[in-house]
This record gives sequence, C-alpha cells and structure tokens, in this order.
Amino acid sequence: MKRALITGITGQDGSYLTELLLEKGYEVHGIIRRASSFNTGRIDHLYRDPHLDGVRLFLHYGDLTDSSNLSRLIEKIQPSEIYNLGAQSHVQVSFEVPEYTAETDAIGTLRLLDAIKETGVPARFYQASTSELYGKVQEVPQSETTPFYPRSPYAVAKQYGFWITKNYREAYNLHASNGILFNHESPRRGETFVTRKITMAVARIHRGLQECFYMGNIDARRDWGYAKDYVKMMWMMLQQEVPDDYVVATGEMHTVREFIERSFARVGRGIEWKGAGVDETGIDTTTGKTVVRIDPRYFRPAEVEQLLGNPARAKEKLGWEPEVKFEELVKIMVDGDLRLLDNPNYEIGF
Ligand code: NDP
Ligand code: GDR
Repeated sequence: MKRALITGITGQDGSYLTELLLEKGYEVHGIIRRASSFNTGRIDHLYRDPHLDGVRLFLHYGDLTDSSNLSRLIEKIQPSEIYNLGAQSHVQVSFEVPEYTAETDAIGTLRLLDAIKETGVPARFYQASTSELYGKVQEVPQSETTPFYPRSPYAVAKQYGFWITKNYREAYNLHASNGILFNHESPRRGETFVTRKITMAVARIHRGLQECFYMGNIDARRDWGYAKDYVKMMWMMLQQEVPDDYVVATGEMHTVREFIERSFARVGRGIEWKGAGVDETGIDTTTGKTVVRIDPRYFRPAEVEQLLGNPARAKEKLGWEPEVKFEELVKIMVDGDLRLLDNPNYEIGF
C-alpha cells in the first residue's frame, strides 16, 4: 500500500488531495497544527476513529517551523510520497507577517527536504509552488521558462521554496518536483480569498442577509481553476519516473470584476458599475441598491495585476487538462454557498 504524508492537510488543497489519495487506496498521514478551536472542518467527513479496522487516514500534530517534529514524523511514517501544501498562504497577510511567512513557506520547505535527505527515507516530494512567483509579469502567458519577479513576502518565500526543491533534486538526487499552480478555488476555499469572499457575499445578499460588501482592486486579473482538478496534477507529477516542474493553469484570464458580475448573474441579478477609483460602486440592476463598494484597505502594497498560465507542458507530458473553467467554477462556488446558508450543517465534502 502506498503511504502519503501531507502538510497542510486541513487546507483547501489538502482536503481534496486526501480524498483523491484515499480513493486510490493510499494510507494517508496528515500534519495538523494545534489550535484552540477545531481546525479540521475540511477533512472531518473523511476522518474515522483510528481504533476501528481498515482506517487509512491518520493525523499527527506538527508544524513546518519545527524541524525535529518533521524528521520524527518522516522516520516514523516512512512515507513513499510527501506533499508539502502547508503554508501561510495569504498574499496580503504576508505583508503583515513577513518573517513568519518566510519561516513557514521558505525555511519550512527546506526543513522538510533536509529531513528527507537526513533520514534517507526514499520519499518522492511535491512542492506547492505558485504563479505568484511571476508577480510583475515578464511575459504573457507564463510558462515554466518565464522569469520570476515576486511581489510580496509570500511570493519571495515561495521563490526560496521553489529553488531549494530544485536544488535538493540536483544536489542529492531527490525525486522532488514543483507544481507552479495558478489560482484554484472551490467551495472549500478560505473565506478571505477573493473568489470565496465574493460568492459568500453574493449568496448572503441574495438571501437578504447582507446589503453590501467591500472589495480592493477589482481590475486584477487571474487564471482561476478548480482545486479538485489541480490536486490530480499533484499526484500525477509524483507518478513520473523523472521529477520535474510544471505550470498548472486553465489558460484563461478574467478580472475580479467579471467574477463579481458572473456570481450575481448566477443568482439572476445584474450589476452596473458607477463612479471611478475608490468611489466606484456596483449597483444591483434589479433592486437599484449598492451592493459593492471599494475599500482601499484591501489594496496591496505591491500588486500582481495579471496572471495567465500556459499549461501546454502539463498536457503534452502528463496528459493533464482542467475540466472546470471560469463559468462552471463560479456556478459551483455560488451554489455551494447558497447550500451552506440554507443548511449550515451541510458537509463541505463536495
Ligand atoms: P490553505 O491556506 O487553504 O491551507 C494552508 C494549510 O497550511 C492549512 O492546512 C494550514 O493549517 C497549514 N499551515 C499553515 N501554516 C503552517 C505551519 N506553520 N505548519 C504546518 N502547516 C501550516 O491553502 P491552499 O490549500 O489553498 O493551498 C495549498 C498550498 O498551495 C499552499 O502552500 C499555498 O501557498 C499553495 N498554493 C495555493 C494556490 C491556490 O490558488 N489555492 C495556488 C498556488 C499555490 P491550518 O488549517 O491550521 O491553518
Ligand atoms: P492571490 O489571491 O493573492 O492571487 O493568491 P486572492 O484571492 O487573495 O487575490 C486575488 C486578487 O484579487 C484582488 N482583490 C482582493 N483579494 C482579496 N483577498 N480580498 C479582496 O477584497 C480583494 N479585492 C480585490 C487581489 O488584490 C488580487 O489581485 C492566491 C493564494 O491562494 C496564494 O496562496 C496562491 O499562491 C495564489 O493565489 C496563486
């Protein structure tokens, strides 16, 4: 039986990857952080009492900032695959906690790689790299050969993670690969990322629970895919004989503004934009009410204006293609938030 170890198992991607690996018959071990309240909501539907027979999901306390813990776990679990998804993953928050972000996202990756090397456990390694590495874009669309230009403490930390993964591959012959994933979303997306913030607000406005929501730069453009599609590619990368780095994207780019418009359209409402700059507002064309306003506190000290990925290599070499594109993604997320509002006990296991 194959055995995987996942850091960041309680996050959006960790939960979908766990589902995928359990379906494939893996034994899955995840590292969770101690918190004062439960932080396992995204994987609760998968978890069973480990005393029962046939259980294949196990959770261990740990942290990417604790190297002795990581070595101990790798030694004990002896995983054949390690997926490093743990990170302080919020770009704007990384400007507030730059040092912690570097500790976790940059040095945390080194700690994990070094634990593999030192224990000698022959595990294949996946690093959650990101399109944020391209930051101030040097070329459109971005591929594996586009130069990096990170624009936040998060992206700078992830650039270290990218290179240390490549370096350990070259220096110590580890089977270590970087997935350069563009934004991917789902109904399990953290509530402060832009897509989920929008779909939750639209669902609440539609149900009469909220009047208006506040946004930052609505002209930012992103290549948004579906998290469930993207975790498949993580697994595929570790099944290759030769480790390598791949861009994972849809090849389509849309503005935040379009995401807002599409979300309202999904619940049968139109949006008309009035004013400009920080005074711009979004008006609901059915009710005439202001539903979107700009709040400059969501502007970033340095912004990534546009990202568009070229996933040609993933398609050519691994046969990977995204199944869900922009319109379908918005539909899945708005419908998910409406369902959650109508039934708060609804499991986020979709
Ligand atoms: P989430 O923010 O949803 O999940 C992050 C996970 O990391 C959580 O399980 C969190 O635990 C854990 N974590 C945070 N800090 C630490 C730490 N110090 N030690 C151990 N674990 C920690 O992220 P996503 O699932 O969206 O993303 C997964 C990975 O992919 C991240 O590395 C992210 O940077 C990267 N990425 C994401 C993209 C996206 O669009 N989603 C695109 C490209 C890359 P807790 O639940 O306790 O907070
Ligand atoms: P991003 O995602 O920074 O691309 O990082 P996020 O959804 O936070 O922002 C996308 C774009 O939307 C603009 N924006 C807002 N963003 C947020 N969060 N809140 C707002 O109110 C708002 N208004 C406008 C942002 O300025 C930005 O341009 C995500 C994370 O998952 C990273 O971990 C990952 O590496 C990258 O995607 C790829």
